Amino acid sequence: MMKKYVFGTPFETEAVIRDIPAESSAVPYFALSTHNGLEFSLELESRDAVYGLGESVRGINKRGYTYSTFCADDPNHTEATRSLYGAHNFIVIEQKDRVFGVFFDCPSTVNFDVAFTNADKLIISSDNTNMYVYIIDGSTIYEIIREFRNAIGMSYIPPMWAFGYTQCRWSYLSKDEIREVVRRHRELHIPLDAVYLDIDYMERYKDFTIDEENFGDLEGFAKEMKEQGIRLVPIIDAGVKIEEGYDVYEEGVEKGYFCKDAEGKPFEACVWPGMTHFPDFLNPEARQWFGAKYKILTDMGMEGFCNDMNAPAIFFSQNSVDKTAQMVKEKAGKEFTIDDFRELQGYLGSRQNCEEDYSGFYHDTPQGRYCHKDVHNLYGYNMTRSAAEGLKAAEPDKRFLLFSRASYIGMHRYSGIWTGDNHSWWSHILAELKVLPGLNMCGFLYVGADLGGFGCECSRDLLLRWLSLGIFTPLMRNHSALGTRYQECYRFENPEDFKHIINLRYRLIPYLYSEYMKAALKGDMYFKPLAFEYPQDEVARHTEDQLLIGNEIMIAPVYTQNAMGRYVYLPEDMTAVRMNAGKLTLTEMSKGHHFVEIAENEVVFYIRKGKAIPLCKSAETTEELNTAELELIGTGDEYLLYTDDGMGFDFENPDNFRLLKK
Ligand code: MIG
Repeated sequence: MMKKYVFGTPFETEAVIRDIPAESSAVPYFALSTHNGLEFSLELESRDAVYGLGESVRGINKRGYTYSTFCADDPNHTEATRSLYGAHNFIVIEQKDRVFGVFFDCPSTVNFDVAFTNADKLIISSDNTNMYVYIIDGSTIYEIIREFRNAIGMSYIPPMWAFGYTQCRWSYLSKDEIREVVRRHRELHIPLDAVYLDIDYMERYKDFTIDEENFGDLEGFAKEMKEQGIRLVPIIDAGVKIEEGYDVYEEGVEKGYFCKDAEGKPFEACVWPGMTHFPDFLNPEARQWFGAKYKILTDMGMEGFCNDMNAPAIFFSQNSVDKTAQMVKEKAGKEFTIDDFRELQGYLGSRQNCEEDYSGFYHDTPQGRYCHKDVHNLYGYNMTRSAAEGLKAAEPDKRFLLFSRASYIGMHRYSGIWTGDNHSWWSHILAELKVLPGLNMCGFLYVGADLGGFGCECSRDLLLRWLSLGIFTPLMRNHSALGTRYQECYRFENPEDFKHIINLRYRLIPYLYSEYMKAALKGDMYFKPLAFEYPQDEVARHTEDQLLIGNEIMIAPVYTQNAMGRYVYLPEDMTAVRMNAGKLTLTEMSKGHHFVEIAENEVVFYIRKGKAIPLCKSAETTEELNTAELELIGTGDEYLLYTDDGMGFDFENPDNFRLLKK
């Protein structure tokens, strides 16, 4: 049962698409205070757990910290970070005698103090007094999640090729550089399905333009790549460069499609292209206009897109520049003190993505004019909706790969997300593992992190270990930042070690795709915490460094350096599958604690008792996979396989399911 409670006059975010009548009674379970905005509080007992919050740091159980949901442009993902790129206000609270879900549908900041300020109190608060609160009751965590997911609509389904291994870099600077990346993968037989074009493919970072010098005849290049089984996926940034003669800029100004400042002029701020305007994605006409532009690139053969900087990110505004100039002028000719230095440094340091700028522009929505800060969390969502709708209009029968950095619940219907600018740190392998189930709870199924880490320098062992997790994430992308060590697999010694791990991914695709589709069609989880599957097992409930993948597999990846292997907890008897140099060996293991040795170039995963999974032979692209010839492994003797054409929309066809028997 999902019930809806109304506070003030909420903005219709369209996160929930099922029609739910509003209750007239008070929100159950929570004590409400309206002293300072809205505050909902609940006493927690020591065994109670709080799950959810989608893209956020720390544990699967969110207990013990305080989070804020404000779509951020922040590359520092540490334990102290309160907001990442997504604003996902859904939690499930597991208490002694009940379990229930809550969704705070509010487009500005909501704070979740999860037994942090008070060790036994959950306090959810917001300055915004206009929101919907949904309470979802059910008898199990899965039932609550399914109910919520059905109310927010079916998750995005990517084309089948988007389950392949993909390579990115900020940036490959020319077609030749990309040719070399592809050539090296093919030469070493490391599978590869796509290469991304980061911002340098554009002419001076102008959306929907091409840098003619290094990426001229992109259409011809896309064909050339396609012949080698490679798709191209460009990035699109939110800000549109202010430049006379640039059609996107000129049309946007003429039609009034950019966000406006208090005086009604298009709001200006600096991002990669220099000074830009932000399309008003909350205005349906502007959304349609921008979305239609993606056709410029699909006509050239692009088959996917990655939407970036859509919090939106703001480096600085004219306002910040003027104020800085003023401060410098005031100091001129006088002795420059340490305090002056700190003041200037502090001021400049606080200007990126600052509240003053977010308060300084407006959206013209069908629900009226809104200050950006009050609807901030909907911006990336609606940029991506714009893209998805544009792509649908351009080629209605084709699935495109689409994923975004900023997000809000509702966007999961249109695309996936990647978890942004992580680092080449061991702790970020574990951080990825822990964030995945929360994303699934909020509808985001097509997800993954930058494998090998985006910032900092990646080492060979880090990449090997990270890929051993990455082979199970729907989005499997190796990506790294400007100025860091190159981390394509072939840059390291013994590239065949990488090949074997990625081959295993391709062998698992029939399983991974089936489990993805089952989760999407029913509103279930693809990444499941042990706590959800074995709620009666206290050890499983507290194991946060292992996950179930779909219904059959458990993973326990290595996430520390120079490790021989790791401790693994088996909540039931399982079959360990060990991949060594491309060969698989199966060992029966019993319920309980084990130390499992896993060399850097090995992968070990587990099949649950009485279950079986299908494997195909590996191939260098998803298109070459022979999914007709499958082998079943595990102690079970059947598996329910899902297949479709991998690019159309005939998901609900019952013929897509086939029971495989040993
Ligand atoms: O300010 O386009 O998260 O994946 O490579 C950095 C350059 C902008 C951030 C994205 C990252 C991308 C990078 N972008």
